[in-house]
Amino acid sequence: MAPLDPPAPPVSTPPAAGRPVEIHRLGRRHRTAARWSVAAVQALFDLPFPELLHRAQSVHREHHDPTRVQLSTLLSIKTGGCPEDCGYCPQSARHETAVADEPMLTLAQVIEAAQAAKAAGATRFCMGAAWRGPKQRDLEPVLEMVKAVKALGLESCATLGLLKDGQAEQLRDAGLDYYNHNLDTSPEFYGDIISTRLYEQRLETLEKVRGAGLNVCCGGIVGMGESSTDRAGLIAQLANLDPYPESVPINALVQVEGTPLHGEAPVDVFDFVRMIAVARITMPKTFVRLSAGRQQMTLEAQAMCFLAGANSIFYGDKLLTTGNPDAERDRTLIAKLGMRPL
Ligand code: SAM
Ligand code: DTB
Ligand code: SF4
Repeated sequence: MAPLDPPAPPVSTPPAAGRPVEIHRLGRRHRTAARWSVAAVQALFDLPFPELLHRAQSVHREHHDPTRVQLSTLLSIKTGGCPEDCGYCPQSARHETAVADEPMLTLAQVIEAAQAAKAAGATRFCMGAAWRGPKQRDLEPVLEMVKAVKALGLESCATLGLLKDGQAEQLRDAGLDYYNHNLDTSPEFYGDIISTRLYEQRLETLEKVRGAGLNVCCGGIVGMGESSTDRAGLIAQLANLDPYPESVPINALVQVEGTPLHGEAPVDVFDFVRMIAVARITMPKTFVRLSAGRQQMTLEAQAMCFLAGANSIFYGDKLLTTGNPDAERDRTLIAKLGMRPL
């Protein structure tokens, strides 16, 4: 994908609701980084809903075809037994959930799943592993999986946790297109959710990914008990990455029994749509992915997310360990809205 163009607000823009307030010229070709303050992002969240949606739709139409939606299929290539303590995650060995620790899938199993995803209409195949990060001996079979997915003509994505020096380059050389690594929430709320890895370490992995020339897929989760300022804080972090991610997954917490976040109050549907709209406005060219949590959403809520600027979904009956609407239902929804897969 081409490098992202500047969001290009005028340098003299006065601090105003919904505008970046601080402009840094970082000397990059083609880009002037506009920094979003948390207050400016919060001002977007505080807009009346019709005003926010109008702005999001205007930005969306300027940069994307609003009738198209990108389809990514997920596969868990190494499930369960993860040493990390992410409070939302059914795969942490520290939480007693129904998810068992399984060995890594074989290359043949991955190829079979990728072929099925392609046949169903997905254009990207994303492989996830329940690791803190890959050891070299774990990475090698993943490199073979990436090569095989590419050979099928699919875009490839991997989400393997924290990367060590040189690992992003190995993935790139195998043909990886995207690396997913989420910031999950604001820096302030993060410590309430995860204690075994720091926000800073996540940012370092994102730098490694960017430094290797891979496309960045980075987003977060809503519905973990965070405040609206935390949501604004997450969006500001994402939008201030330079350049901002090519893909931004917005997940609604999937509550899984046995995880510490099971029983949290579900996120209000309009607040979820606001999150999508604010991501769209602050990161105009990115693909905003309406990600986990769709199984719990009505079709109308999902349609509202598309109207707010979402243009990508996880497509296929399963996310990593939890359910997703089945592919047939998604095809019907997309067709009902007169939209088309990309
Ligand atoms: N282990 C790697 C890591 O954490 O970076 C990769 C896989 S991990 C499951 C990828 C992302 O899935 C997490 O960062 C989180 O944003 C999302 N996720 C995990 N469990 C979730 C849940 N129950 N609801 C919503 N999103 C979830
Ligand atoms: C992302 O932001 N969401 C996906 C993907 N990136 C790896 C994962 C969602 C996981 C939901 C819980 C599960 O199925 O285990
Ligand atoms: Fe492990 Fe990733 Fe789950 Fe955290 S989100 S417990 S790192 S699999």
